[in-house]
Amino acid sequence: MIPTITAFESSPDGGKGLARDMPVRWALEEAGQPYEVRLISFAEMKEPAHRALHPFGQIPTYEEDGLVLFESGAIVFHIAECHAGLLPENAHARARAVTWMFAALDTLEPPIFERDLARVLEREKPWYEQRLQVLEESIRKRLGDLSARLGSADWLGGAFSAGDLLMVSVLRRLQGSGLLEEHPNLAAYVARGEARPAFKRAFEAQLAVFTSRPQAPHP
Ligand code: GTB
Repeated sequence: MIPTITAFESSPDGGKGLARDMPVRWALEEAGQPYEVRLISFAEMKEPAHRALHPFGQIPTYEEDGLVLFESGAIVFHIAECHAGLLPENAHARARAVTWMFAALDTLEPPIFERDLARVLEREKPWYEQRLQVLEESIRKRLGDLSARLGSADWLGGAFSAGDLLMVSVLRRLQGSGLLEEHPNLAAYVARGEARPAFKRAFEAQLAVFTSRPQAPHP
């Protein structure tokens, strides 16, 4: 059965592929798994029909053969478990790749997400500059450590895995901030992820949604 995912009908990111349907689309493309997309509005997300799929009234969701999932990380993990190519066969290597999935979402993403939020919601507040500095310092620490670990390798665990897919997805939110660019190996790592044919297909698919329904870009 072809899975169906949900995505923003009008993405506030201006077609940059920063919403969380993007890693799910990317994983499905890596897996060679065709999928359908149901586009929903902000209002529809909060309606009971969607909340039955997603308790927090958000995107993305994933439906396949009676299975309903939410949380992009869990969805990517499910796809990676069901298809070859996103998680190594070897048990230890597999556990290490899963660890990088958690590291992307639990260690790298929180300060990056907080910075994005502060830039939108706290820009006019008197504490904004100070808060931004604190958040950027925290991001710098994480990026420094990640950069040291990646070194000159192409991917975090040898071969490309779902861990890289999520890590690249998280780091993309920093593109153009100057923070990612402080670490040429991380900027190159993100570029390597974006150069993958599966990434490009996923990106084009989400961009097509935006270009067919243009709206003002998110600040
Ligand atoms: N932990 C969940 C997951 O990983 O699936 C988080 C899901 C989530 O945050 N979904 C967001 C959503 O549905 C869209 S992706 N928001 C609507 C709501 O909560 O009412 C987050 C997002 C939104 C916008 C941008 N952007 O404009 O750049 C980037 C990311």
